[in-house]
Amino acid sequence: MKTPCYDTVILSDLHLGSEVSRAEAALQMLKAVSFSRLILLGDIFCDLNFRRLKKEHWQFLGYIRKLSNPKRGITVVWVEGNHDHGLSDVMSHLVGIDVYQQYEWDFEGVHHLAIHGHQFDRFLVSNRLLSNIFTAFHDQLQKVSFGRKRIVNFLERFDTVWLRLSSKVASGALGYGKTLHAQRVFCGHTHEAMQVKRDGVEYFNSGSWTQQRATYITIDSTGVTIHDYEERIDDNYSGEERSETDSEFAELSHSSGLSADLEYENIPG
Ligand SMILES: [Mn+2]
Repeated sequence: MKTPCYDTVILSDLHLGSEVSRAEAALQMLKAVSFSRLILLGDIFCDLNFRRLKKEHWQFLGYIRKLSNPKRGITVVWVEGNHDHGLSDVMSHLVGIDVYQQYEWDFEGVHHLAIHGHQFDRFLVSNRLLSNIFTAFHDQLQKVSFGRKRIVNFLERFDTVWLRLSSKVASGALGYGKTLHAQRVFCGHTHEAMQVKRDGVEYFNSGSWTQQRATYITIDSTGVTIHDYEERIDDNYSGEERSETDSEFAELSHSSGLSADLEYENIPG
């Protein structure tokens, strides 16, 4: 059963190409909800090395391309993050959707702004090299620790408190939103879902899909909701849908000139 139709669904920080990307879960979530607008709020890729993409990662991209088919009447928006910076040309070619630095829209008389959020991360802006080293170290540690609860918990704290500075991003985004007369501002980047209100402007963070807690945002006439993704045992995942997604995947990886098999070849770089 699909949910009632939301105006907008927002997800961010899926980090396709990373070992910890929960692409399969994100795909299941998208299939279970209905919406007239989808905002991919940055860092959907962990970098632009498509050889790291696994089959589930291509399937997610294939489904995005399918959703963006004009016949479906769904607006699909890709907002660039710091990890998928410079992606515009590739994405419009590969998936057929437009890439934005920031995206504004109106719903029921309320002005909305979606921006990835790294723009308000002063540490990242002024220490790009150090930040890259931290991130690489962090990804490596996350990879070896997958499933080991204590390290995972430590990493999640490190991620949000030390590395991404949730409250600074929130504060920067709220200030920026105000200059654009937005009443609601949405960011990703920090990997920590949250909401806060200041001077009549609401801020929401969509969290991430790389940790135990995976979150997404929905907007409809009842307001804005942050959801925790819960894996469903009986998920109505029909065989027909599965093979459809598989052929989408084959087509997409073919049209990109890449193959999923490449991930098994040890090509440096
Ligand atoms: Mn980011």
